[in-house]
Amino acid sequence: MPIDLYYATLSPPCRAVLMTLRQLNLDVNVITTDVHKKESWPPQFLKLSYPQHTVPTLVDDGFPLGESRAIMQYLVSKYAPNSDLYPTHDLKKRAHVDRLLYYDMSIWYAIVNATVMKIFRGVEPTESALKNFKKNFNVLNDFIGNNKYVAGNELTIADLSYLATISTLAINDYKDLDEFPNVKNWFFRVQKELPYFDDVNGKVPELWKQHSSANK
Ligand SMILES: N[C@@H](CCC(=O)N[C@@H](CS)C(=O)NCC(=O)O)C(=O)O
Repeated sequence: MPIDLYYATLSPPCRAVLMTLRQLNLDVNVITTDVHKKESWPPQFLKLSYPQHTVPTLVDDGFPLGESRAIMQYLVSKYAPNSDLYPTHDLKKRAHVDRLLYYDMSIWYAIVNATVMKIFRGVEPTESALKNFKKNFNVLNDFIGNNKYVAGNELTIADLSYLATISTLAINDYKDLDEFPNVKNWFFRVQKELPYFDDVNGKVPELWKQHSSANK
């Protein structure tokens, strides 16, 4: 049975999951879904995505699963259990990857409040949102330090999750990264190592530009 992925291009969690599938060389049936038109969703997808009704939703061998980070952990645990991508056999290494994956949620909300809300809702970021953005990115900058990848010296699913999240900063042509040199270097270096990166994320800057001008 092929793997189905309910997907939206602009959605960072969807792209993180698709990059994981590409990294694992797994065949996937990508089903593009309009998150703004839930009334058009087929009943079968409403059932599969219950109760969150969000993308990404993965269906593997009849098993539906939502939440991008849980999906990524599931895919590597099932299809590449000996891979460094998610070190299932080394509890401490895996816990560190988990820590970074959870911290990515703080980064995501910092980005949403400092940039995305302005594009989608026309809401200028508050001082507290800008302060929080800086605080969270300073922490990520320190997490990366001199490491090659976010969780150490191996590529892990945490890198794929952060790459997708941070690609949202295309909204401001990545100028927000100037203050965080470790994050900036990691972001532009690691994406070049991934042969599928552009295919999955290449349209993001243009899509954000369209949203920005539509909401001016
Ligand atoms: N934490 C979830 C977020 C899922 C999510 O909110 N997806 C958005 C697209 S980025 C969505 O489906 N939004 C539709 C809605 O919430 O109604 C994940 O990582 O999968």
